[in-house]
Amino acid sequence: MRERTLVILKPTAIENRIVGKIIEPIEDKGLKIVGAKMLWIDRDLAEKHYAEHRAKPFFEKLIEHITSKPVMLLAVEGENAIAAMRQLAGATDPLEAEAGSIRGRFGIGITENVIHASDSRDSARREIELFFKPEELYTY
Ligand code: FUP
Repeated sequence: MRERTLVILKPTAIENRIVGKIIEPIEDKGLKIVGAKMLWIDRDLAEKHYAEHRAKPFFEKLIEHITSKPVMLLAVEGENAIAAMRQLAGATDPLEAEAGSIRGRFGIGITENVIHASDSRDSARREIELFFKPEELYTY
C-alpha cells in the first residue's frame, strides 16, 4: 500500500547536526521525500499536532521541547511508509528502542527522542495537512 507519512526531525536532531544520519536510513529503506522544510513551530501549532496528549503529565515538556528550536519537517512516501517509518524510528523511549533504530542510536531521553513519525493513516493525513500546503508536496 503506497502511503505518505509525516516525519519531524526534532530540535535535538538539528542542534546535534545529525540530519544527514537520520535521512540516510529513510532513503536507504526505499522511502522517498516528497516534501521538506525547516520550521520553528509555535505553541499553537505544537498543541494542535500533539492534541491527543493534552491531558498527559508530559504534555507541557513535550510542547516546550518541540517549540524550543527549529525542526525539519519531511513528508515521506512509499510502500507501507507509515509502518516502515515507525520501524526506523524505534520505540518512543530511546532506551527501549532497538539499538540500530534512529531513536536507539541518537535518543537521549523520552522527551528528546529525536524524531516523530505518524502512527496511523488518519494521523498521517491530519499531520501532513497541518504542516504542508498541498503545493509544497510533490508527486514524481
Ligand atoms: P510516538 O508515537 O512514538 O511519538 O509516541 P507518543 O505518541 O506516545 O508520544 C509522543 C511524544 O510524547 C513522544 F515523542 C515523547 C513524548 N512522551 C513523553 O515525553 N513521555 C511519555 O511517557 C510518552 C511520550
